[in-house]
Amino acid sequence: MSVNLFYLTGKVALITGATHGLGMAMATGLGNAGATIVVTGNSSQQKLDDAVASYKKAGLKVFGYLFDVTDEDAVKTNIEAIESEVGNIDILVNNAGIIKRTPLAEMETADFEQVIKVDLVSPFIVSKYVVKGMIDRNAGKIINICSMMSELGRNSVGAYAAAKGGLKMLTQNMATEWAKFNIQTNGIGPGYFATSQTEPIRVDGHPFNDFIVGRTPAGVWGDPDDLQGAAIFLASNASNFVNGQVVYVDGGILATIGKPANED
Ligand code: GCO
Repeated sequence: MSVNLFYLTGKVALITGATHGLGMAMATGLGNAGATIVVTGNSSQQKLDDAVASYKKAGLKVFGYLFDVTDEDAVKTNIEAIESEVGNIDILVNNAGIIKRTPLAEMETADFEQVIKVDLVSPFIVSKYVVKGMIDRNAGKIINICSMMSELGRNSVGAYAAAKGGLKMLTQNMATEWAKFNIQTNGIGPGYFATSQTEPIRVDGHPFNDFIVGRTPAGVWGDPDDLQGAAIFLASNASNFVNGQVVYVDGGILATIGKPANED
């Protein structure tokens, strides 16, 4: 087994939505493994510039592109620009996503559709334009950021669960269609992590905070850096015969039905 199995030296990795949170943690891991990282933001040039500066301060080779991953024309234009200005995209991490926490019976249809558009349609759009080059080169790695909600439901996140459940199946279908071109398509399913996205349900004393800590066999919220290993594995030669799988990084939540409150 080659010792550089997990090295990404010479590779270009595009990570969508990597100006903060889990995306930034995974992009940092890929950069530390040797990849040139390309990160996207969709709204604020300042936020993107600040993120790029942070990556550079960490000694990483990074490029930033500002575009809306749900806008197919913008995706097409920017993928062409990245492949012209940075290089062929070897690794794609479809990470950009949103969540709207509203009970289904009260949810506006437009809000439901927006979550589906960002969390499920955009990985399809971005992958469609990136995979063309991967097929031509007969090589590529696609990593879709799924969720525990790819497997389980929860009150108030029905749109997000529908999108992430769909993303798991889209991952399996991408694997089915593209594996013959030596493209490995897999997913990462984060459990509950300490990020800005979960901040509203994580504050000390919030019932959900106590619930998750009790429901997670590891007994803690995940640290975004805990995702770096799975990202490097699925982006590297170490996963060349892995396809259509979702690697759950969840502290064991999905492995258990949980335990009574009075049980250690
Ligand atoms: C929620 C959380 C989850 C996590 C993550 C779990 O409201 O339940 O935000 O959706 O963020 O996606 O995998």
